[in-house]
Amino acid sequence: MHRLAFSAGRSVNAASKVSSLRTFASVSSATRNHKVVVVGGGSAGLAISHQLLRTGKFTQDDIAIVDPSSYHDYQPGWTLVGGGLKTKEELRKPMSSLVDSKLKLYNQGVNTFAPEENLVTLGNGDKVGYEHLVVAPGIGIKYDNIKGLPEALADQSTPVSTIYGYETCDKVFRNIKEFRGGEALFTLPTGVVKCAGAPQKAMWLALDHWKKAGLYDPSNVANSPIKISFATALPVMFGVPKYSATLEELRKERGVEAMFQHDLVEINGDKAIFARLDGSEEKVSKRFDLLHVVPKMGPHSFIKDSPLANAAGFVDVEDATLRHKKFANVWSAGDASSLPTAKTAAAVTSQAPVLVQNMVQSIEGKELNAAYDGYTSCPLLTEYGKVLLAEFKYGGQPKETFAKFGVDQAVPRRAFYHLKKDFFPWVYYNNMVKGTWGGPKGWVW
Ligand code: FAD
Ligand code: UQ1
Repeated sequence: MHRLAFSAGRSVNAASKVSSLRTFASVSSATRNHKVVVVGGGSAGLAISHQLLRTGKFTQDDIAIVDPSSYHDYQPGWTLVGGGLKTKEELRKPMSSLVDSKLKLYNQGVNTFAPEENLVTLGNGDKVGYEHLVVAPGIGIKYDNIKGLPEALADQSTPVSTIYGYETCDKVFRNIKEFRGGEALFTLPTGVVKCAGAPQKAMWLALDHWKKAGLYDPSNVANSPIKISFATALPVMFGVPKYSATLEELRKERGVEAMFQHDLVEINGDKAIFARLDGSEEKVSKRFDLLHVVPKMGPHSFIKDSPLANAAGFVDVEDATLRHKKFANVWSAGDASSLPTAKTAAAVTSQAPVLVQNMVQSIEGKELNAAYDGYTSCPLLTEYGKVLLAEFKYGGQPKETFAKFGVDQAVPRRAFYHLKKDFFPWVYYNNMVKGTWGGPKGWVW
């Protein structure tokens, strides 16, 4: 409440600042001007643009989306590709097919921001002016930050793969299927990553696959052809204690070796080399026969080096209102934002309506009256046919949608598996990107 009241107090100033800037923008050197420019046509950019359109307050070309990509991928589905449950092609759609004809799509990247002038500069040098700016370009995958990783991934003959990219996610299941015995190693790096639960989802599906193939016996690991290790930068299995407890139990039950506080820094042939995060100076080298890597991730440099970024390189917005801390007509949601919660598309389902509501209030000179509580979720595949549905808010406090039905979501269930495998991909393309899906709130608009 305090935070909201504080923001609301600023919104009056914000409204007057915005209207004076509007006049400036209209005489600027911009090639085109729009009421709202949305940077990024990912989960956040598409949901927000279409929700803005659905308010009925915008007409043809009032809202522009800027995105250099020809395609949009349902990234949460790449875990299913890694488990052989979907193809990457079925999860991909042409970007232009997802953008309403009332929106202007610039198929270009944003290079720089000039928030004092209400302008962005595109890759081709064009300038685009705005009254309000939404910054949602996601985060970048920094393959180079693990020595030897780009080469190991690109070489189709190596047993090294990752679900964290379109090019590589199908190599994951190929490697798992072909694996007959030896050391299987799954990693999670230090720093910010999208959906930090995904690497262990890949591991649990692989384990189940090898179990069904008779290559892994959780009750007799010593005599199994395959051994499995999980090397994670965290000191625990998952960042939220309630779910971590279940996952740690599963790990022990299933004979998976844990390498806590290990951060993969190099791949050298069949050796994975780890820095230790427990204060030990010495690196650890582990031989592998199959390696699933999560690359390091971080803010795009065009965000990090911009006036919109905080010290860590994320778009510096208020935790509750999603409005920029310095520029009152700039907003952010999704992975690129500074919002201190796990970076997921599920989080975007709760962020988008808050951002839209607050922007509309701001445009109308009213107090900001919507607040984001940090909701995020990680549907954790624990085997084929079962998912533990972690849902939590700021502070890692569980906020479970199905608690009202007396369901404990830390228990892996078949119904959640069908949500993850069938329902979420369907509702994502049929509703979420079109602006009619509110996540735990169900259908909106
Ligand atoms: P993105 O969806 O990544 O979109 C960013 C967009 O910005 C892209 O279209 C990109 O082309 C564009 N862009 C980049 N640079 C520029 C530029 N210079 N100018 C303009 N546009 C630019 N989430 C879940 O909820 N549940 C899950 O189970 C889950 N599992 C995941 C598993 C994997 C393997 C991965 C990779 C992600 C997973 N996620 C999951 C996370 C989820 O996909 C992201 O959190 C979500 O897509 C973030 O949305 P976003 O719009 O911020 O970024
Ligand atoms: C969700 O809405 C969603 O988007 C379609 C997901 O996929 C990316 C999710 O993983 C989750 C958990 C939600 C949240 C919705 C419910 C009903 C729990």
